[in-house]
Amino acid sequence: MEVHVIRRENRQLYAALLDDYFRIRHDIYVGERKWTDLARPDGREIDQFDTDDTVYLLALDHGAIVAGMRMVPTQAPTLLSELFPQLAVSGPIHRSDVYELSRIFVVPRKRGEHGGPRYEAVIQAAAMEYGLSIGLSAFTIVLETWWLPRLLDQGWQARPLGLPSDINGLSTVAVMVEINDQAWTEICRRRAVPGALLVWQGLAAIPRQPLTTFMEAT
Ligand code: COA
Ligand code: U4Y
Repeated sequence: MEVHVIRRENRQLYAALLDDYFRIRHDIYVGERKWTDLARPDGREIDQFDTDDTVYLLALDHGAIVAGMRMVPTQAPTLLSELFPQLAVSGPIHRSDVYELSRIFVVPRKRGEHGGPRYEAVIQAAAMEYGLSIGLSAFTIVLETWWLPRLLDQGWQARPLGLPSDINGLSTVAVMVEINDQAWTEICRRRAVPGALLVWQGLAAIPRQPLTTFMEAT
């Protein structure tokens, strides 16, 4: 099981895969979730937060995308700062050690139980691994409120930044999730994720922190 890190420095290695990725996003968010504001005639769901600063995590199975997540540095514009500032009572977060997570998905054929760790957990464990690896302190997330018990159940401390609010007909809330060894080891332990998963192809020059001994041994 591999989760590839794609960022500005290695994006050219993933040009074809990223094109698939944006098509899959269109299928899922516009087609399935009916987020029709995001529809585009070219069939790629790309918004104002897909920039050179954005980091993508893509889980691949035999070279095909099965799950994804997007991470945006909060020093740049984010969903929280630009679209939904009312969700953070103390104002938006702009910190070099905090990234905003969004656009988590698992392709329909790989959802639910399938005899290995769920890809939904795999991609979230990979985000935590990425945060630890580059020395981040926290993630902010704007999410539909139904996620809250799921985050707690996977061992993540999610602190609300404000009250839930109705956005496009669904209760939505902003949270901050701490990035620490425990959050990573807990999601791995509780969701049978086998440990470090990230592939840093073309990113050898990026300084990285060592991960915990426990997880490195797995
Ligand atoms: N509203 C409320 N609950 C939802 C939900 C939604 N839109 N989507 C999933 N859930 C909850 C339900 O409890 C569901 O169980 P159920 O099928 O018994 O109702 C449970 O999550 C499991 O969802 P499932 O789709 O079987 O798969 P998963 O755990 O492998 O993956 C997602 C979960 C959310 C990653 C996957 O459903 C997905 O990619 N959805 C489309 C993209 C999306 O909506 N992402 C979140 C917003 S960015
Ligand atoms: C955009 C306009 O699900 N509207 C936009 C844009 C709130 C609403 O945002 C709208 C998105 C999960 C969209 C929807 O009605 C995180 C998660 N985040 C959502 C996202 O966009 O990924 C935002 C909240 S939904 O129509 N909307 N974009 N312009 N550009 C999450 C992430 C990590 C986890 C767990 C869950 O660990």
